Amino acid sequence: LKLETELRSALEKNELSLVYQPQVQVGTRAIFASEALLRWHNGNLGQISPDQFIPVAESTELIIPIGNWVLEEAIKQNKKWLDRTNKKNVVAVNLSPIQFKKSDLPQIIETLLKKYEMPAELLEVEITEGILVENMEGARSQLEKIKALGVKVAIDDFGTGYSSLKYLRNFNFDRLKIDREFIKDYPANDNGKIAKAILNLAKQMDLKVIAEGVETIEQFEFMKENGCDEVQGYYFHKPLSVDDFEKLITEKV
Ligand code: G
Ligand code: G
Ligand code: MN
Ligand code: NA
Repeated sequence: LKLETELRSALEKNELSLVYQPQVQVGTRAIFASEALLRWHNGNLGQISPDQFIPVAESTELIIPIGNWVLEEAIKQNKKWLDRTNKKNVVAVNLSPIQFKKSDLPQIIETLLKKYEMPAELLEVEITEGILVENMEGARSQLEKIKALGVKVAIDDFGTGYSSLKYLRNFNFDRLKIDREFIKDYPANDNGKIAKAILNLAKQMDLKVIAEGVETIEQFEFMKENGCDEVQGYYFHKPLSVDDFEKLITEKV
């Protein structure tokens, strides 16, 4: 209850911020994108992780104003970086299922892209499999409206949810994100068998794949050997502040 009360005023008190985790191409190791990740620092409660407060935001509809704030902040920031560095990096934003279902979402995204003059192809939205299960036709039409703007769509946490393979056939995703779950223990346990299977499946379907949570050189080499296109993880970079991300993309020529 305390969390909910504090979360209600987090936006007006300016307590929310975004950090950006670089995404790297496997072949060249070049940064081509970042994922925007939400952070909340509250005067009374201190730093609270999104795993704690996103569920509260979702159960109270606060996720709508918060989600809109994240979209606006990420779009505004990415346009600033584009102007300041002349480098075309994609910014990826996580969408809550509740946010995704709102009929005005495509309009909101379109308005923000126009407001900041941000090229649509430099925005990606990440959705989870759960979105597709409940109402497949509704989800498909919403996805098509978002894609019609030129915005990219990634499927996040792949393999942890419902993972019906028919979603890969029925939806036109730009990128599949293999969940950290299938990478984190490599080379222990299953020796990456599930990650390998996902990579093969994606290759058959002509889908780009990004591996999340790559922490070691062994994990990176494994992904490289198995045809993974891109990686995101502590082996390369942790989530960074606005300034640190800008420094990084400026120094890498
Ligand atoms: O770094 P990490 O602790 O940021 O994120 C934890 C979880 O919170 C992840 O599942 C991530 O997808 C989610 N998350 C982070 N930022 C956002 C956001 O802006 N919106 C939504 N809906 N989820 C987010
Ligand atoms: O669920 P989603 O993929 O949106 O969230 C990404 C989460 O994974 C964030 O909490 C982010 O901080 C975390 N993350 C990214 N890279 C790594 C990594 O290499 N190791 C660990 N432990 N977490 C990571
Ligand atoms: Mn994500
Ligand atoms: Na994930």
